[in-house]
Amino acid sequence: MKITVLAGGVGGAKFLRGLRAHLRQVDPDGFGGTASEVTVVVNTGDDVWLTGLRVCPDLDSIMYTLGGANDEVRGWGRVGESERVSAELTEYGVGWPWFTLGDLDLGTHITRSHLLREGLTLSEVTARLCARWNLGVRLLPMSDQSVETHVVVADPEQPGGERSMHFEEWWVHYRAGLTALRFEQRGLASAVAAPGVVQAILGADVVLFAPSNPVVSIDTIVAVPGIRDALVETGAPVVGVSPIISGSAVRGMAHACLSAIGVETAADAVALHYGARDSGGLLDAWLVDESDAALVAGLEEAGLRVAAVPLWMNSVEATTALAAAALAEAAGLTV
Ligand code: FO1
Repeated sequence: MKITVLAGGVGGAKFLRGLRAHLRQVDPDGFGGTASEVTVVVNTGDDVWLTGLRVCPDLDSIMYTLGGANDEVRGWGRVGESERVSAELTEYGVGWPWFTLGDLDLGTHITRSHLLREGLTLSEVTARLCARWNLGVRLLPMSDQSVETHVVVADPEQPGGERSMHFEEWWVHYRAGLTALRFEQRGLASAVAAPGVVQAILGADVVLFAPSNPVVSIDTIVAVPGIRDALVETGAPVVGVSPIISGSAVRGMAHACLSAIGVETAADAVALHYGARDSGGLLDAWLVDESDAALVAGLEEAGLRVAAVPLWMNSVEATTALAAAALAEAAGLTV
């Protein structure tokens, strides 16, 4: 079975760990290349050049998590990390002192930047980095061209003025505390889907939207020229997992992003934002948490197949069951 997953960072990484565990359980011989294979189309809108290095937060979150090297406590970066180099960068007054590049993490950024300067594409670099970690899934950046999310906020210095900043500055330095007026994906117009992405969607048996940030992860991926068309065209059922549980953004500050685009922070509002395929949207099915079971009827009326299952990804067992539920929804769909 060919499964293609659209994913951002932390939420996507946890979900993918469960999906891999589930497939290893049901398909111990086939999984990993024959009977079942997983391709992940990863958001690169968070990517940033920092002190001469290309940092790809969502690709790295997924690579470290599936590689077993992620810091489960902080939720990002490497376990057992140290920050000696970062302290030196701060002393020299370069980089972002509030955005820590750990010593082990720098190994990834130095390698990536070196290979990019050697002329490899981001896809080729990603494949090279992932080969070390034996992930069991294939990671594809959404595009080999730079598409960076910048956030436009009101400028406190001048009434009615606006200023923009890289998403990571808004997200980490300001903890999404400045009201976002809108998001801009810089480079989007001249970007194309990375090699293999459209084919991974068109050739999939199942397409899954991981419970990632709907605005700065999933929407950003879908906005890359060629990807929305592939999602509309694919014969595969498209099943999404809500990133919102009973009205609260489970991870990060998704609420600050959703309110910027006028979408309510609710499991049904996000599904309707993606849209039901029958009415020109992207989804065939949607998973909400049991605590949102009251939303099921309304979403079914909107043309979606809906399941209310436990969505909290607080253990590998929980995410394994969640992945199984998402695949079960897909199996129940004849598209
Ligand atoms: N998040 C933080 O809250 N503080 C940091 O200092 C930080 C550093 C960092 C360095 C590399 C990297 O790949 C990610 C990093 N993140 C940090 C997490 C990052 O903001 C998130 O992974 C995503 O960009 C948002 O989902």
